[in-house]
Amino acid sequence: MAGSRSKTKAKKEAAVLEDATIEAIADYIIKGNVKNIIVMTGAGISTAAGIPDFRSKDTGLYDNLQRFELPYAEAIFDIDYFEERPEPFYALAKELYPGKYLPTKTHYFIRLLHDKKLLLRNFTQNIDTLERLSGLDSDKIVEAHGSFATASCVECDQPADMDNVKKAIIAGEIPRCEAGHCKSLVKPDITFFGQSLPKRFFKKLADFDEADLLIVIGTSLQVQPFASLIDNVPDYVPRLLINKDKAGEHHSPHHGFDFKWKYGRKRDAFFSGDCDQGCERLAELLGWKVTTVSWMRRRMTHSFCSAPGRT
Ligand code: CNA
Repeated sequence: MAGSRSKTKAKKEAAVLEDATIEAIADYIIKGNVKNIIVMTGAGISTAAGIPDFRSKDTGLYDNLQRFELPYAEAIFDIDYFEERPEPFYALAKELYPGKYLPTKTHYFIRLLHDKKLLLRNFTQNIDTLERLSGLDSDKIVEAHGSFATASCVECDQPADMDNVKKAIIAGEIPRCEAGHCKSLVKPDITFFGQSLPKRFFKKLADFDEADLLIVIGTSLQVQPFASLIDNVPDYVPRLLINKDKAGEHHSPHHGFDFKWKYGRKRDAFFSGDCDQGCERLAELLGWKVTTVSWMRRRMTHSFCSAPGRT
């Protein structure tokens, strides 16, 4: 997926961690090995904000969609199903609409990495725009599955007026295209199953060649192509997963995490538990403090609609 790796990088020695723990990753950072961290995130980093994820048992959206009488849970984010029956998606969109949720400690930890000049990019699957609200520079964010920040017509692709879209969704109505006689459905620019990912996602894939540490937080790594990006960093780059459950484990020597170091590369580490606690632990080991106060100062300048560079 990403471009070819340079010869200098291919020759680099494999990273050797002391053990497969968050402490060993902190040690690796403290030794000065790290300047370009990629953070890959998923719905688990926003559950503490009150937004349910997809797959957590009992609390996840997929376990709570019975009221929409869907043929299968994923249908609510399926473009073909949406065009036939958009009501369930809009009902859910009303509940999840940005504006009432605040970033979590994990979001602020990612911003802290940026403030420390260590963050190369945050690739997020989340559509809730909380990365922007944390005050993270828009250039540092890749919203791999789009977001609620913009919307467009499913038929003529015309961008929609966001005030009108928001008003309609909050009022429980279905927003319609206002361009000419179109009147087709307007959908927030969230990538549904069956749609291609935003151009910016593909443009920024080359980042993975430059990364010297990968931190993956709050995702079951079940959605492709996002999930397989963990294998796009060079072989010598250490990788840390912070999650309630193990995810993305190996199915061959070059694919997936290998927390038991079965294939000899001493580079994968796992923190099992809550992601806010994991991020606080890593910050503490690095001698930092995750503070959420600075958001208050930045909120005047960062509205959730300040779009990341859509180059
Ligand atoms: P998922 O498949 O629901 O997985 C979430 C993972 O996070 C699971 O492994 C959980 O065990 C774990 N988890 C949940 N809460 C915590 C926590 N507090 N601490 C640590 N781990 C936790 O969600 P993915 O992100 O992997 O799936 C990708 C989908 C989810 C994308 O297409 C998103 O658009 C979609 N999604 C996004 C949001 C959001 O924007 N907040 C909400 C729901 C779904």
